[in-house]
Amino acid sequence: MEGSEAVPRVGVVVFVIKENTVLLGKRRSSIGDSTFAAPGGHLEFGESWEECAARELKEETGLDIDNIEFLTVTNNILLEEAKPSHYVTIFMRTIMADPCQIPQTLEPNKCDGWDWYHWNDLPKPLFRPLETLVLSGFNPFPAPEI
Ligand code: 8DG
Ligand code: MG
Ligand code: MG
Repeated sequence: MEGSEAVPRVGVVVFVIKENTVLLGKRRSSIGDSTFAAPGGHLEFGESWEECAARELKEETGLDIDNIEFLTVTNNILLEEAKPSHYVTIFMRTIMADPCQIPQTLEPNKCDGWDWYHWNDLPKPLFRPLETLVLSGFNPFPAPEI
């Protein structure tokens, strides 16, 4: 449930990694409409970041995950959006419990559909917080073992 006061909110976003691709979908929202973003949502009272990421992913895609880890956090002041917003965004990484599982579009009013994208061939336009992260040089893939 989203409140209406102008306060910073906590968003938890999850990069689902499948081989060398990541899951993104085109948003339907008053924040970042028609831009590509990862699954995620608002941290609920009493929830860990891991619980939130797993819950949002399940609600939005039906996917079950195997392990989940914290990647990074960014501060996103989104005053140009239809709904001016400020998010502290927690980025997590996970893999699917069953690599053959197909993501479903379970909230079609919020996302046009999910697909897998290579990090060096991401769809455009990206949701601003994601674009900022990419432009900073960040990448969510595990470092190769030496
Ligand atoms: P909920 O009611 O299910 O909790 O919320 P939601 O409708 O799923 O929220 P959301 O907009 O998908 O995610 C919450 C916020 O997280 C979003 O408004 C801004 C922030 N956020 C980012 N980057 C990303 C991203 O890549 N994906 C998603 N889903 N949210 C992001 O800063
Ligand atoms: Mg959600
Ligand atoms: Mg969402």
